[in-house]
Amino acid sequence: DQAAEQAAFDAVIEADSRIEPRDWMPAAYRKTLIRQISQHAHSEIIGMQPEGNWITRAPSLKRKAILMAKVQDEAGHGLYLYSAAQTLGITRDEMTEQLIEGRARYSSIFNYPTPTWADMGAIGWLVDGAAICNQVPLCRASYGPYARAMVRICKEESFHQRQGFEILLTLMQGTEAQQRMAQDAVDRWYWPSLMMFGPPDDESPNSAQSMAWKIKRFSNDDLRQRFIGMLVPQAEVLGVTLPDPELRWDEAAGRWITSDIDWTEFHEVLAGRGPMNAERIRRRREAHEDGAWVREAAAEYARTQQRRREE
Ligand code: FAQ
Repeated sequence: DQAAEQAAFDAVIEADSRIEPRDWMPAAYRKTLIRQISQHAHSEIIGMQPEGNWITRAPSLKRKAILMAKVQDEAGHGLYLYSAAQTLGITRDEMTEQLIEGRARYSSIFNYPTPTWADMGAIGWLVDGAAICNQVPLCRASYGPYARAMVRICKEESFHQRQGFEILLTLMQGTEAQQRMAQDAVDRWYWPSLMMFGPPDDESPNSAQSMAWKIKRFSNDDLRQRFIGMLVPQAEVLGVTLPDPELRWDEAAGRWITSDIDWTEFHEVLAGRGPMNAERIRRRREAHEDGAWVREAAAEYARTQQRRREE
């Protein structure tokens, strides 16, 4: 009965064990996982676009090969995550529909443009850096398929972060114009990367329940603090300035003091009014439509194979 199933579920969570697809789970737990995992999958897929923009213009063959591999990794991450979401009873088609009709969320960060090569460095350093901070704890999320997908994704993200750091380091050791380009990219990506962690804790409606279910292990603000702590010494090595004059460590409080984050900008982006929202969805819809013949051919091939087996 329901009470016994709920008790069994609670015991698994309490013991830090894993819930698996065939286990009983509360409807709200299933719903929240579908929400978070599908948003995460969409982010990986939409996240291919800002960098895809530079594949044909990478400054050397080596840089091009690395960037192509990174963007391919993102497609792979999207696929593991869609598969993890499917174990909860939503189909890939439903998720795709939600995305291309503009009904699904994906990370705010991918709604900003990538006008220069240095943006590839800043995305790797800051965006993948933030992704790692947020995702390492998700390797211990209570839902098995999500946690296991995260393990491999995090390994690849840490390679991505280092390649971004190395792009910025190379630019910072270059000409003055290259140094300015690197600093400009850091100036543009810094604040949006802090917003990736989500709204402040007292305005985060999902956090308390997700932490009780051990999907999230740390709050949005705690992870944001940890990220800043990671960036400060790395910025020093790079020789770039983080664009926040107020930024300092408060020894007594044991935390970083920052200027106020512009949450109006965050909410505008979430409402679909960021600089690149419309373009990202338009491009995704177009790619989906252009791929229709591949899906039809694959389905027809599967039907033919099935018929041959039955003959
Ligand atoms: N953007 O109550 P909370 C990557 C929404 S990394 C857009 O705090 P929650 C790698 C939130 O969904 C990026 N929406 O929510 C890569 C909720 O809306 P809803 C992807 C945001 O879930 C690198 C509402 O605000 N990573 O792709 C954002 O407890 C380079 C209230 O917020 C993940 O998805 C935002 N930044 O905490 C790829 C990680 N923040 O659904 C290519 C997994 C919040 O109620 C290139 N996700 N919202 O309508 C998570 O850890 C969590 O979902 C949070 C949000 C922390 C993002």
